[in-house]
Amino acid sequence: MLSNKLQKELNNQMNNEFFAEYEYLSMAAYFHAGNLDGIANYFHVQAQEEHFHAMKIFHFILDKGGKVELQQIAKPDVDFASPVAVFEKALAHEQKVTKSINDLMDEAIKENDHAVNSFLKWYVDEQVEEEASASKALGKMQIIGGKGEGLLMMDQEFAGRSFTAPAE
Ligand code: OFO
Repeated sequence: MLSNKLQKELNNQMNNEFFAEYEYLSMAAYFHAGNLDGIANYFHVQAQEEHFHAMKIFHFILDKGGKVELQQIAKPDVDFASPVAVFEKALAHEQKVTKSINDLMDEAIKENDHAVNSFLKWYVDEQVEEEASASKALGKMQIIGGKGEGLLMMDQEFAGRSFTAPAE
């Protein structure tokens, strides 16, 4: 059984992940509109990952006999100042998610809920990768100043990214 608090926080985290999916779709739309379909693809893959993260929590809550409570998904940003600003926002977003996963983990430890603790370890590790890849992408975007031939090269590089569901 999940405590009421953990059930609520897991449902909130699931909502954070669905919101992240929305945010990344919005970023994908921005790059499509700028004819940079390869960079848009990078964000589509990111959105697919977030959907996977949300659904993993969805099934975990059910497996624990808890109640899945879907909530309203907030409207993501739809206007961005520049390609660099998008990648800055993506990194800031991942840092925020890391904090919310850590808070959730703190609660699982406090309640001695070993199952939730074990489940969340996957997210702790995943956030290390998420932040590293967001940081690297931002770094590249900053090097090229978000424009010119460098942007087209990034577009080509990111066109090759694809989603593979991680092992459960
Ligand atoms: Fe779900 O990792 Fe990004 O937000």
